[in-house]
Amino acid sequence: MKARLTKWRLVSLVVMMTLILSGCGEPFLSTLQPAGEVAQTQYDLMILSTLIMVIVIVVVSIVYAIAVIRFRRKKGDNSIPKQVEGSHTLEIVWTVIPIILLLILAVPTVSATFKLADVSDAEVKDEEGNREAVVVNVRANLYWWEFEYPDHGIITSQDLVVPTDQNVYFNVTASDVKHSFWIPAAGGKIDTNVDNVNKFYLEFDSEKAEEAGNVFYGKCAELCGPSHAIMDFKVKALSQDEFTAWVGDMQNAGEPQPTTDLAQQGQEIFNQQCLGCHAVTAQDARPETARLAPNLANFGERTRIAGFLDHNEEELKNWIEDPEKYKPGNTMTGTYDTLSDQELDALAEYLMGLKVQE
Ligand code: HEC
Ligand SMILES: [Cu+2]
Repeated sequence: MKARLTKWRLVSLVVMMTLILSGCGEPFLSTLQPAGEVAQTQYDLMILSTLIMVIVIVVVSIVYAIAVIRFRRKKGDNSIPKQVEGSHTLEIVWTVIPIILLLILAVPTVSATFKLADVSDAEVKDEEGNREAVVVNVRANLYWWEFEYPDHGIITSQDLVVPTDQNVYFNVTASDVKHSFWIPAAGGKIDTNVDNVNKFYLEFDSEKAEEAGNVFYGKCAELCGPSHAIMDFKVKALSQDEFTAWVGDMQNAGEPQPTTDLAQQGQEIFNQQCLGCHAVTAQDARPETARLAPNLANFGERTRIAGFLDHNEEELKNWIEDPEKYKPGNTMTGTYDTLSDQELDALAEYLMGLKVQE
């Protein structure tokens, strides 16, 4: 009796935990809240296959229950019931039904797979020879993301910026090991490889974006090292007009102009110790092998630091002092704990002032 009670306690605990934990996680970090056409297609396929599986389980369970209950041996009755071995009708029924189910599953899956892999529209040009769609080159690095807009000549990092209600085309690569680019609410995921470019597109719905506060969550979905789990990025989904304005601001920002003495001092320290890896202008002509760190041109407008820390001066100073503590194995190497509090203040003031939008 006692053992049974303990067992039930365990079962109810597991059930409770499942319920509680399923409420965890960031809003819009879920494939179950599709926020665009691609995600919706993938969601519909998931629902279809789950439905088919559930129907099969239910039907088989019912048949099984009937067989067990109705055809169990009754007391005093030793006769052998009618044998159905080799019954043509039955054989056909249980061969044809699975074939039909597989067809129902396969046709939409295969056609959606081909449709979602079709990136030929990325090459459509208008009369002046300009590409109509927005293309982003995604480069994954241990443990940060770079987003280059080849047609606009600008680069940003950690926060991807996209226009809503249209297909955005992605060319994804990695510079060190294999990662995977995943924005659960918008669709995916897709491997980012070192020696080939993978291509796909996503669409971001403007209404869903508004509900989500215009920010979606992205992740690395391929175990890549000790800080894989925090290789996060954000996606700012803007209307076409806002997006165009942002691109213009990024293009016109030029060199940073610190406005306070403290920020100016920060700039000096930065130029000596940090500029070798980090660029502070969105137009960075260096080849990608020389771009060793996130571009910080619009760092002051980011939603996170290093992809996951809260965006404030306190966390920024913590990060600069000891990046290794926050993201083990990351490639911001160097000794920064020799920086004085005053120098850290100066750096923080300078970096938080790096903005491109008015
Ligand atoms: C050896 C190259 C290198 C140097 C030098 C370097 N960094 Fe970094 N930094 C990185 C890399 C790589 C990352 C990305 C780390 C990650 O998220 O995995 C990074 C990330 C950051 C971030 C977060 C960026 C973001 O987009 O959220 C800040 C802020 C930063 N560094 C500031 C500094 C400052 C200030 C200095 C100079 C005191 C400095 N870095 C020197 C390589 C460097
Ligand atoms: Cu990764």
